[in-house]
Amino acid sequence: PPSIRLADYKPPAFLIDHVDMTVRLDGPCTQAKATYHVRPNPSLVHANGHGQLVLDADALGPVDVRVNGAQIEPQQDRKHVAFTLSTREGSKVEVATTLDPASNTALSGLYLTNGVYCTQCEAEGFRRIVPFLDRPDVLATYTVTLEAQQAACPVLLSNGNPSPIEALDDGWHSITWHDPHPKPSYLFALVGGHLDQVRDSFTTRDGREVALSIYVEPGKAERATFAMQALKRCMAWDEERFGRLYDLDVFNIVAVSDFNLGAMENKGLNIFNDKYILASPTTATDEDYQRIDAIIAHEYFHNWSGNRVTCRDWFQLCLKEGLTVFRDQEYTSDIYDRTIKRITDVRDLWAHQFPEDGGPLAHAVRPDSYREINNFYTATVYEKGAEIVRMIASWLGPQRFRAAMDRYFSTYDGQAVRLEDFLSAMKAEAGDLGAWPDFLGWYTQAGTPQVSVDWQADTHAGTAHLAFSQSTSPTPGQPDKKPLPVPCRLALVDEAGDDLAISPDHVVVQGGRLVGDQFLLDSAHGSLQFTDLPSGTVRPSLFRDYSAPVNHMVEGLDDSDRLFLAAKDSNTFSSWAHLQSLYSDALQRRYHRLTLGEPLGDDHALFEAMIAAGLCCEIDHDTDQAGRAATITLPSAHDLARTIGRNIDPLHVEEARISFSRDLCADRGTSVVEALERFELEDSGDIAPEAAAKRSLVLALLQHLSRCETPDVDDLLGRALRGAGGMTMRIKTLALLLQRRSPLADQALEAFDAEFHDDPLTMDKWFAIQAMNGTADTLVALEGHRSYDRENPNRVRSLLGAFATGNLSGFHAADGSGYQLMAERIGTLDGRNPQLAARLASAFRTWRTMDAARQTFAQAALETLQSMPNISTDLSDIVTRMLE
Ligand code: DPP
Ligand code: ZN
Repeated sequence: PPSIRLADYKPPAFLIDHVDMTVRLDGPCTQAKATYHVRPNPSLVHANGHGQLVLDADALGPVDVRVNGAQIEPQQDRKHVAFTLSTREGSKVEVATTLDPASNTALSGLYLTNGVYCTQCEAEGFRRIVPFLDRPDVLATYTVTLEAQQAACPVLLSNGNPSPIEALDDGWHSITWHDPHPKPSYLFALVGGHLDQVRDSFTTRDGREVALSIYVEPGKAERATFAMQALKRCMAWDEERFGRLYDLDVFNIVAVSDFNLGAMENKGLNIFNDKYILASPTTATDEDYQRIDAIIAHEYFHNWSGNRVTCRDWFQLCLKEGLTVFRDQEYTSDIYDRTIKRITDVRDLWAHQFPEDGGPLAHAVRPDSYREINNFYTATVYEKGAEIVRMIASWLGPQRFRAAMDRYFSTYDGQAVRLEDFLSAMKAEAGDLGAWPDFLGWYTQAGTPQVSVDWQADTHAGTAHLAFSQSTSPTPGQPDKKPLPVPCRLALVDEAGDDLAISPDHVVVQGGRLVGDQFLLDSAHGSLQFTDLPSGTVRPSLFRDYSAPVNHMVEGLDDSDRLFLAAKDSNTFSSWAHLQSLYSDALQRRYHRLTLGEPLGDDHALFEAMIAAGLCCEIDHDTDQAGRAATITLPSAHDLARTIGRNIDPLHVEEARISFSRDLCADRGTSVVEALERFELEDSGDIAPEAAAKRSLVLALLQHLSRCETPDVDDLLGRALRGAGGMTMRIKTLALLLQRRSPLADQALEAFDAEFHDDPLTMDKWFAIQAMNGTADTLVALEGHRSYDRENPNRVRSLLGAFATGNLSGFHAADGSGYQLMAERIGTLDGRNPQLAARLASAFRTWRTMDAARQTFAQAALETLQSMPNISTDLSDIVTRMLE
C-alpha cells in the first residue's frame, strides 16, 4: 500500500457530532448499528450543494446504509463505504452490519477473549466494528446501548456513565452508556461477559465521588487489589502534581487475557492486558509490581494527555504518548526512587530506542509518512518522545513547566491538536529564558546525536576548556542532519567531590548558551572556557541525570578521573554513569581481545571500585541497596553489542560479560560471598520497596557469582532459591541456575511447572527464562508444553519474543537456526494476528550489525517472509524497511 504522508493532511469534509450506537452481542450473529449526526465541516468551503462522505471500513460484511431514514446503495469496497450527502445541512446517517467476534483473531475491533467480548480500537479498529470517519480529528459524543443474554454477559460496559440495566424478553438485558466528552473513535470501547469485580471509590478535589471498578476473569479478584491501590494513588498524584481531576462518575478497568498491547486508555473504560493488572507476592516479581504501577498510571494520565486533548492525526502520536510516558515516569520516580527510576529508564532507552534509531527502522518521533500506523507504537515515539518532554520541562524549570502544562490543557481542551500547539504552550511560559530552542527539530529529525566532548584543564593557570561537537548519522529517508538544541547539565567537581560554583563572569560561552547549570549546545560546535578556577584538580560532570538523549563521549578524562567521579560525583545518576562507561570500555576491550584470540587482561582497579561502590559499609543496614545493585550491574549483552556496532559475533559478546564476572569473582570473590552471607539468603517475600531493594542487591551479586565455575556456587544459588519468599527471588535464581547449566535447574523447573501449570501468566516467566537460555530446539520443545498456547499473545511473547529480544546468541545462532525458526513462526502468525507478527519481526532490526555469515542467514529469513503471497501490510512494512 502507498505511504500516508503528513504533508497530505486534509481536514474532513464532514464532521460527526454525536453517535448513537446499539450493539447486540450474539456470537456470530452480533449486530452493530449506529446513527451518526453528520454535518458539513464549517471551516471548509463546499462548492456544490453535496459532497461524498467516505467512511472508513475494514473487514466488514455488507453494510446497510440509510440517509435521513431512506435506504441507499453506497459504494463499498474493502476499505470504504461511500455515498453522497448534502453540504447545505446536517444529515442523519444510519449504518448496520453483522459481526463474528470469535473469528476476529487480529484482536483489533470487537473480539472474544476467553469468552469475554472486548474491543481494541486504537489506532484503526473502530472501522472493523462499523464504518466511520475513523480518524482522531473527528470528535463525537457517544450514547451506546449494549444488549446481550443475561446469562452470557452479566457485565456490560462502555464509555462514560451508565443508566440502570434493563431486563428484556427471553433472558436478554440491555444497558445504555452515555459519554458526554467528545472523543475520537479510537477511544471507544465495550466489554461484555462474566467478570468478577473489585470496587472502591475516589473523591476528587472538587468533590466528585467516582465509583472505581476493576473487572477480572472469574476467580482472579484477589490478584487485583494491588492494582486498585495503584489506581487511587495515581489519581491523587495527578491532582497534586498536574492539577488534573477526573471527569466522569465511574472509572472502570477490565483485565483481559488476549491483548496485543500493554493496555488501552479508552475514555472511562481502560482495557488492560491482564499481565499488567494481576499480581500476588507468590506470582509477581518486584518489576511486575512496578510495571503495574507505571501502566495503570500511564493509562489513567491519558485521560487528560490524550483524551481531553487528543491528536489531530496519527503523525502526532507522540503528542499523547511521549507526554504521557514522561508523566508516568515522573509519577513512579516520586513513589519509588528517583535515581533508580532514571537509571532504569535510561537503560531501557539504550536497550530499545538506540538500536531502533541506529538501524533500518529508524524514524522521527513525528514521522513524515507511514504505511501502517500500528508499526509506530515504538520506543522512539514513546521513550524518545518522553525524553524530549523531559528536556523541555528541564529547560523551563518546575514552575514554568507546570504553568505551561496548565496552559496546554486549558487552551486545547476538547480539541485534536499538533505538536506545534504543545510547543506553543510551552514557549508561551518561557518568560525571560531568552530565544526558544528548536525543540521541534527533536521531533522531526531521526537518529541519535553523537556528542563529542573534549576536556582540557590547566591547573596552574586556573583555566579549563570544554569543547563540544555534535553530529547525527543519516537515517532512512533523511540523509542530511542539522544540529539540535542539546542541553548538557553540568558541574565542575573539585578534589573533595564538591561542585564548584560557576560564575557567568568567569566563563566564555560559544555555540550555545549557559543557563544555570545547563549548557544548551545549539550549533555543530560549541565551547565553554572557564577562568579563575580555584587551585587543585577539577573534573567535569556532564549530562547529569542524562539531560539529553544523545550518545556522548568525553576525551581528556582518563580511567582514574572517571573512577574518582564514580566515587565522588554528587549527582547520583552521573556517578552510576561514570562506572557504566568504565564497564562498557572494559567489556569492549575484552570483546576485541576475544576476537583476536588475545589474553583478556586485568581489570583489577575496576573490580576494586565495584566492590567499594557495591559492598562497602554495613550493606544490610544500608538504605541505598537498590542504588548499589545498579552500580554493580553490567551493561546488558544487547547494549554491549550496540556499542560494538558492526561485524558482531554474539558469542564473544556474551563471553566478554561472562569473563568479566568470572574474573571479578576470582579477584574479589571472598568479599562477594561474605557480603551475601550477611544476608543469610532468607527472603521475606515482602513487596515493600526496602525488601525489594535488598533483593535487587543480592541478585546483582549472585549474577556475578553465578559465572564462577566452582561448585559451591550451586549451593549458594540453591539456598537462595529455597529461601525465596516470593516470585522475584524464585524466578531469578532459577534463571541463574539455568544460565550456568546447573544440575539443580531441571528439578527446580519441574517444581515450578507442577505448581503453576494451570496459571498461564505465571508460566510465562517459566517459558521466558528457558527461551532466553536455550536454542531454537528449546523453543520447539516448549511449544508442545501443556501450558503453551500459540494463539495467546502473552504466551507467544514469553516464548518467541523472549528468545528474539533476550537471547543474543540463540536468536543470532551461527547456523541461522534462530532466524529460520522465528521467520517460520512469524509467517504463520501473520495470517492470524498481523500486529503481533510485525512486532516480533522487528527483532531482526540489528541484522546488519552481525558478522557476514549471520547476515546471509538473516537476509534469507527476511526474504522468505517478504515473498509470502498473503503477507499483511503490517509485516510487509517492517520486513521491507529492514531489507531496503
Ligand atoms: N495503549 C497504548 C498506550 O497507552 C496506546 N495508546 O500507550
Ligand atoms: Zn499511552
